[in-house]
Amino acid sequence: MTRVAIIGAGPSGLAQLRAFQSAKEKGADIPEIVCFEKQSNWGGLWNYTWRTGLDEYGEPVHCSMYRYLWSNGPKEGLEFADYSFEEHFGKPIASYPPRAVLFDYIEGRVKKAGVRDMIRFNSPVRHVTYDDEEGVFRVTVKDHEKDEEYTEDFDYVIVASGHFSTPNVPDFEGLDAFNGRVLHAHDFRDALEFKDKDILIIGTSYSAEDIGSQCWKYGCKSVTVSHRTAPMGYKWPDNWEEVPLLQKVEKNTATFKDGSQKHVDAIILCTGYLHHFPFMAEDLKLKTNNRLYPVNLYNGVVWEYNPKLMYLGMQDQWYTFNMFDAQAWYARDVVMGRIDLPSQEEMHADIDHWREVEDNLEDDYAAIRFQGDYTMRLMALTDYPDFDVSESNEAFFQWKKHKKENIMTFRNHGYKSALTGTMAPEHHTPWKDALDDSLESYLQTES
Ligand code: FAD
Ligand code: NA7
Repeated sequence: MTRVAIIGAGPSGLAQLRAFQSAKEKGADIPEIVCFEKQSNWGGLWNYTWRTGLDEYGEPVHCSMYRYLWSNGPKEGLEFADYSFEEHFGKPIASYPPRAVLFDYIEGRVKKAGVRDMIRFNSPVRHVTYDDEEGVFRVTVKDHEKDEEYTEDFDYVIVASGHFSTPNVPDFEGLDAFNGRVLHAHDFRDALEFKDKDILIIGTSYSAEDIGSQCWKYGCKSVTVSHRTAPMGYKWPDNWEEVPLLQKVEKNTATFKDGSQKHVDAIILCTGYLHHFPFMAEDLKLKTNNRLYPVNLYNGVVWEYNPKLMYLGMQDQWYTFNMFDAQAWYARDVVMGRIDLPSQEEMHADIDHWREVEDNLEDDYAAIRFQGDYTMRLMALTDYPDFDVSESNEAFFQWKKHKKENIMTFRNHGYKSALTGTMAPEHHTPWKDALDDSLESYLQTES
């Protein structure tokens, strides 16, 4: 029997399990599936932990999420096409759910599908090689519960291990003698740690914007954001400023490229993450920066040099859960022989084509359309339920507009579901005042 290894049980790996289970539900014979998950539970980054550094087994902590995290984009952009928010929660909910609410939603679908017994938890994959002669992958895994390592053969390997967990950590002059805390976004957990502090953030993307906003919401004294390329340019609150790149730190004084200086108590490096696959043999390892069309992946999924190897969710992400689904359904159909792949040369040329299109995208709106179209193309190849991607694009466009209007109130808006057509209700409390972001509080209909 064909054997398929899935590495990781985050949203991408779970999408893969659900894809196979849905084929089985419709009467297909599916291969034997084994999903290896290094943590003790599913959910990937959404499986929150207070831990930083190493976990209870000495493994690098996967979680990069923080305590008061709310969705940074509208939920209408990520809704599973086979499992709406309304189906899960039994009523319409607001558009920017906190982490716990999204975890509940992710979990709801896979609980319903009954796929948990396909997952081996506490099982980090240590090594994957390909045996050319036998035409199989050798997958070596550590079983932390038994404290044993073992190797099994698989016909296909699907890597769904995420790429926002290994921090990219630049150095700056004087950090070694800085009189305060220096941390990467990966290790940020509780914004209250920075209450009444002057914080310096390096970077201008999602982590910078959101960690700064969190610290502002929970009472830091000031936020200074230092950019390498360009400032974010939102209308920030009075105690927030954007400055050029940090040049050096002396005691608690930060000096920036334009010579300006600022007293800072803590420095948070929001400098992004590395695609990091230490467990993959060199010839199978994806080596890419964070972009919409990574190198070597046909249709963003199939490893062009060995199409029995696939990667899910490796793109920079506007679309998330529904894009992972489209990829997982596609990967399933490649494995099950329902989709034929072209020659390696053709795959390569196709990848080059889309990378060139990406390189010429004008702005974020074009990038959103690009990823929406990509998701749509994949969906059209399988029986993943159709949804109106242009409605989801529209939710993203509105989101961008609302951020531009007011970066501290964009989460108070609601958007229309592409699945149900329902307009999301406003949340009962504006984001900046909602200090209790538990699932119970968020789902209340009254404040
Ligand atoms: P992950 O969620 O990273 O899951 C990968 C899984 O693989 C993990 O469970 C991990 O333990 C496991 N794994 C890793 N290595 C191994 C190994 N060697 N062996 C076995 N298992 C392994 N997206 C949104 O849609 N909305 C948001 O608001 C949002 N906020 C975000 C905030 C932060 C701070 C970050 C970092 C990301 C955010 N994202 C958000 C994007 C996020 O990437 C996706 O939502 C999603 O979690 C990606 O799913 P994934 O399964 O591809 O990867
Ligand atoms: P991103 O989106 O990859 O952004 C990384 C940021 O870090 C970006 O602004 C970079 O600036 C900046 N960067 C990277 N290296 C440096 C150095 N050496 N010096 C200064 N600035 C640097 O990562 P995020 O963590 O924000 O977001 C990742 C995911 O987490 C995202 O999908 C969200 O959903 C949550 P640049 O513009 O390249 O100059």
